[in-house]
Amino acid sequence: MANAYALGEAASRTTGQVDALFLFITVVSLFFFLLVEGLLIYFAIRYRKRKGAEPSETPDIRGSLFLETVWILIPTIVVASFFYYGYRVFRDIRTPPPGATDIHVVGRQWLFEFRYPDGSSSINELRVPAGGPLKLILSSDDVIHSFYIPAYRLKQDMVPGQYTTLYLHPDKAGTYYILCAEYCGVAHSTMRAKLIVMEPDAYAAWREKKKAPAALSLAEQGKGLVEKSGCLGCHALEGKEKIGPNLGQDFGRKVLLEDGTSVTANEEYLRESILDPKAKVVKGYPAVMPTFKESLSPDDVGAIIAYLKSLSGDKEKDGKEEGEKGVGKEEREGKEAPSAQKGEELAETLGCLGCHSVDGSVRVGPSFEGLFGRQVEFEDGGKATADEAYLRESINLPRAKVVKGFPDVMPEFKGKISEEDLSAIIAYLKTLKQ
Ligand code: HEC
Ligand code: HEC
Ligand SMILES: [Cu+2]
Repeated sequence: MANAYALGEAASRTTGQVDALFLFITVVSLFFFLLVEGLLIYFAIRYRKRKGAEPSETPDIRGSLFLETVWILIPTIVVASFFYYGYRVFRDIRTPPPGATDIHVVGRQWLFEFRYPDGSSSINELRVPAGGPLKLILSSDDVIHSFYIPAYRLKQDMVPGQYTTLYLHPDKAGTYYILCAEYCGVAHSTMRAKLIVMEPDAYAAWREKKKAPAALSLAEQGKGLVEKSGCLGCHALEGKEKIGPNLGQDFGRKVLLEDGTSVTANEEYLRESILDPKAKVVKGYPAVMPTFKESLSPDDVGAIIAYLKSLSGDKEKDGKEEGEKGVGKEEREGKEAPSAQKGEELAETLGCLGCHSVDGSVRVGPSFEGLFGRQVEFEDGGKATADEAYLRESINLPRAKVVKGFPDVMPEFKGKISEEDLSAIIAYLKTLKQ
């Protein structure tokens, strides 16, 4: 979280690039500010009207070609250099680095969810090894959010119904804030995540200790969806074409469209082709593809795109093999008893404490203080005692029973947190007596 100037630390190469650019603009602007203001003050004193001086006529000066040329040329060069330098940095930050690992990031009121190539996911915590570049594919489930990493000097909007991308170079191990920088509702200020960059060794060790990764990698999930959704009725993967173009073609190629324009086959184009196929019709094909808006969730579309990219062959599936090797080890550890301390950490990292206080005060949701064993009233008039089963349901499927007087805004955690994590959180909630 350090300020780069204060600590001389560069969390990422983008930090140094953006800081140097701002420093350049600031220093040049400051130089001209002091020059102009200094001369202004000097002339005001030097040529002031003196007491007792004879009134004299102002000299009649009719312009100077030399001076005019100078004061047009110098500012033009200065401003053009700002533009050129800014453009160079912008281009460098936006150019896809080769071999980047894809991570899907979904913004939701009020948390960030990360989905990794191996099929696992996490909430409010992006944990990555130092070194290799990352490609973040950003989207939103509800309103516009903005993905902001101050220590990297990077910010990008997350827009519903569209993919945007951001490239990260996690050069230096450390923990950095990820903030939402777009006002997105009552709990906007609590929409925060952590970017944890670990040394590659520590990261590999952490992965080994982690719970078993999802049974299927993201691309494998996508393969299942493509088979199940009837895409293969109209699309072959390669070889002889069916009604639509083959799906196994190179990612990133140029696609010619019916209207004569062309487009690069990137993630956003694939997303649109699946959800709104009529928006861009491939040249030489009939516009008969149905939309899959209703039948595929945003997560499904992300998985299908991961699969289509894997078909195009050039993606290394690195993270995955490492993840699978770890599975055997975890079995041996067995189940630990749910620990309240672990539950407290989870409540912090998962963003529960953004909406729930532990001191009786009301934030977005009811306070956790004294919750266990309390009588709870629901919007629909029903009542229940807050026992373990109730807490479990409230966290997994909050929509099932909405507490009276509160908005129905709590996200579902079903499938997002493991059974052990859930037990740990409940153990923690039980310790919060009044
Ligand atoms: C009824 C037949 C049909 C079905 C079912 C169908 N498609 Fe298509 N698809 C087409 C046709 C025809 C085109 C080319 C015309 C166009 O762009 O709309 C196309 C275009 C595409 C493109 C753009 C291809 C390119 O080369 O630019 C993608 C990606 C795609 N489909 C993916 C899918 C996926 C994924 C599914 C299943 C979820 C699917 N399609 C189901 C007929 C179909
Ligand atoms: C976006 C804000 C938000 C987040 C994040 C959130 N909650 Fe909630 N939670 C609420 C609201 C609002 C309610 C009351 C309405 C309802 O029952 O759905 C609630 C209700 C609950 C209840 C029932 C409380 C009662 O008094 O009966 C429990 C238990 C709970 N949340 C636990 C959690 C846990 C654990 C987490 C983190 C894993 C979490 N919540 C994350 C907003 C949130
Ligand atoms: Cu937000």
